[in-house]
Amino acid sequence: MLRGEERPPGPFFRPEFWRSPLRGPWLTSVFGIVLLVGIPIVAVTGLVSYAAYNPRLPGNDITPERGLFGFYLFDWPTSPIWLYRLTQGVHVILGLTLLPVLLAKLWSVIPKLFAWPPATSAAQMLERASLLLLVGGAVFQFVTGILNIQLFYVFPFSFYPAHLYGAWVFLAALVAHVVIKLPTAVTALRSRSLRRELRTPLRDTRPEPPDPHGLVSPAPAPATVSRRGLLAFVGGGSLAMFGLSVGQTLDGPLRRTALLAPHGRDYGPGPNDFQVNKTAASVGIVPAETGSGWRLTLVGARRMQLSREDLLALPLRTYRLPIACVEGWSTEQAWTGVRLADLARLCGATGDGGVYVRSLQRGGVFSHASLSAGQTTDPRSLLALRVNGADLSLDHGFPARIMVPNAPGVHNTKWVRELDFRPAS
Ligand SMILES: Nc1nc2c(c(=O)[nH]1)N[C@H]1C(S)=C(S)[C@@H](COP(=O)(O)O)O[C@H]1N2
Ligand SMILES: [Mo]
Repeated sequence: MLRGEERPPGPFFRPEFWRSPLRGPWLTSVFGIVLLVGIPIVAVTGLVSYAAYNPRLPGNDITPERGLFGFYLFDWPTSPIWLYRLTQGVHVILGLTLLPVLLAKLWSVIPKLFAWPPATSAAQMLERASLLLLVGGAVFQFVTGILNIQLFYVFPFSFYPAHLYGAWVFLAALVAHVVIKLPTAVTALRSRSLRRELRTPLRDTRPEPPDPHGLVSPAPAPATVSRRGLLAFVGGGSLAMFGLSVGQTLDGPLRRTALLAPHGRDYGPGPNDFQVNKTAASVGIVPAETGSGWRLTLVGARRMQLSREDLLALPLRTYRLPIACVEGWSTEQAWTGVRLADLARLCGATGDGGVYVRSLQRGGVFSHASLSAGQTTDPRSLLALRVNGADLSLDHGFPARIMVPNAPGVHNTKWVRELDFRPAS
């Protein structure tokens, strides 16, 4: 084991370098307890989102090696129709809201990153290794999540498996961390009264008493901000993150407040004026393929082709259904189209085996999707042709798109070319 005198050169490894008088177990525990309440909600809604993809159906999963990580998967329901809208909205918006708290917590413990010697016992070494996974995992999950909702795919791997496996690494480290630190945190939280801190101005702000964990600076500088000032700064940051992103889940005028939400704000003409995830042009759909030559292929006991006119002549239904994107935004619109169950019957299938949907779009995860039996036979599940009384715009999936109640947006395939009804097994 290295001795203290042999610590690496540079100022960071000297404890006296870290002089903020606000760092200490109480402050760290306040941030910690907020994260301890918030992060499990983000984690559970995230794991729920994985289940919502119905990854056990053919073609839906891009983590076929998930093994035991899929232990909790269940058939994603079609009711209530707003459930995915809620869980995924909470996942993304709460995640964004917690970001300032996470950063504040990391700031509060940063001297420990440079503690020297790194460990004085085997147990401590193990604990510090778990911290590496904890901090690395947290940063990885927040960074990949935020880059993904900004559609900024700069990382050299696929988001979906990375964020899923990253979650399990992070959660395992988090459980270890909570088990190890909870008693310390409880003691620390009891050491000061939050109410008193909120009344303490800058001139009365003093460091926490020296602590065995080394969070309190051994050479604190005079305070330049009070504890309540710091808490207000972090809380204000969280409030701003929340306030500037929650609008993307609301329909109506408040939607414009979502300044942090990605995508443009001008979505399309008239009744089609709502959020577009990917435009037709951006994925290589050209008007020639979607014009009068377009045919929908149905595969069941027999194979048949229908034009858009043929479809419009079938019984049409209208339902208000949300699009709820995995990226957190959502919107409810009135969709008109033919029931998937009716289309199944037309080609001699029941829908009880589910359906495999193929898009005109070539390649990638959006070119196909499997819907479960429950999703296929729900009377509100449509091959939508119109929205809000107008023909679908090209960007919203003209000539026809899937709309399934409570499905993640990604399964509402646009520019559908084929419905392959699997036989019931
Ligand atoms: N063919 C195809 N279908 C698609 C997509 C796509 O990129 N290509 N995006 C999906 C995603 S992720 C969402 S959230 C919804 C968005 O539908 P909208 O663009 O009409 O709002 O369409 C889904 N259907
Ligand atoms: Mo999406």
